[in-house]
Amino acid sequence: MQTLKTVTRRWLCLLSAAGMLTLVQYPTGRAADAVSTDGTIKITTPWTRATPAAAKVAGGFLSITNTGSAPDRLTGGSMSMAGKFEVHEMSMNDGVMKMRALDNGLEIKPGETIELKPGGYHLMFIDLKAAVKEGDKLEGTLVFERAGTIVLQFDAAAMGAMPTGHMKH
Ligand SMILES: [Cu+2]
Repeated sequence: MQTLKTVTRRWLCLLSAAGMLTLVQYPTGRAADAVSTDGTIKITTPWTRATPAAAKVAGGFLSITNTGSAPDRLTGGSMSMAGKFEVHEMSMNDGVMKMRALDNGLEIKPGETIELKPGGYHLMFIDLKAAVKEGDKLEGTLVFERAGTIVLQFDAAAMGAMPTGHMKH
């Protein structure tokens, strides 16, 4: 009887250990949303991707909703591990996908939601100080013409989910 109890207890320990492992495996959860201080710009699910050790750039992705009554413009921002931050668009040029910086920023009209995602508009983190690792939470900001600066965190997802190696600058 004593032995059986010990065995049962051991199993319970194993089960709770397994439960903890599951928690450790998904530390990031859902990326935190952010809202501008004037309440007009809402940012949903900011994320980035893990990079190879030698990589100098990473992409940033999120959704921007303008709940205000005037157009606004994403003009820049920052990311803790990047020396430089740009807002990029993708375009087809002679059958080759290219990305370029939006010098005048990205306009979001009232009521509009723009999704920045791989293959479309995106943030470009340039001159990375170190590789981005899966599970990292990276401090950053977005700067809007009207709404001002929004502080947020980019959750780093796994490397290579959607490769960007074919893109050219
Ligand atoms: Cu880019």
